[in-house]
Amino acid sequence: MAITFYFSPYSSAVRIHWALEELGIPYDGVRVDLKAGDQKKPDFLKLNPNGKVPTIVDDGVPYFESAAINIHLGQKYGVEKGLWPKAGTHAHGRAMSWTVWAAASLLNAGTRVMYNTSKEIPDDQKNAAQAESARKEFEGLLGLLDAELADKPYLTGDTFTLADAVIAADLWWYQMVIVSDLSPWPKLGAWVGRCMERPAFKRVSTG
Ligand SMILES: N[C@@H](CCC(=O)N[C@@H](CS)C(=O)NCC(=O)O)C(=O)O
Repeated sequence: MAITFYFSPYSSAVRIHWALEELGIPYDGVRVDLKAGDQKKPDFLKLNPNGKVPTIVDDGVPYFESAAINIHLGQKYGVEKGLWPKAGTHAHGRAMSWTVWAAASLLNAGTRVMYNTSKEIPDDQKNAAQAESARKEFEGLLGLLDAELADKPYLTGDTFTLADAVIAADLWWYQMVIVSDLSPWPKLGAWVGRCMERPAFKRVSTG
């Protein structure tokens, strides 16, 4: 049975869109109109009680949270294709660490920077001190990623995996909204460039 992929452009769903394109597996994309509130309608909430994208249905079973969806897709469809390390290997453990780090650490700091600096948020809801401390934390995390990539082309070694896609998708977004210049982190900048050169990402970012 094909996968149904519920998405909205320029959202956390890009992580999953990229993974699906890398894997080359058949899927039906369903665009969810977030402004119209389609994600809070009863039929959608049955699939994802959080009312958010991305959501997928695989073999009739719904999955939510982009990190978990990525891990599921990687384990089920990516091992044979060399896009996800085999469970039980150290590379698998590292891919899991970075995938969860993206959701729990990088996204957390990045979101706080965005909410405390965005023109979309009313000034009286923003806090300059929090913006500064969140940016410091966010940039510290970029430094840590830069150091990790000092001796290898991809996060788990010589080959690209879906763990790279998760974080590079976030960096694509962060470059548009909070950190346009990656030159202080040259290894990170080069890695983002390598990931974005991939045909699968080009199909996602232009589609
Ligand atoms: N932690 C979730 C975040 C999902 C999320 O926040 N999605 C946003 C778009 S980026 C959304 O659907 N927002 C609609 C809403 O909250 O009503 C994940 O990684 O899947």
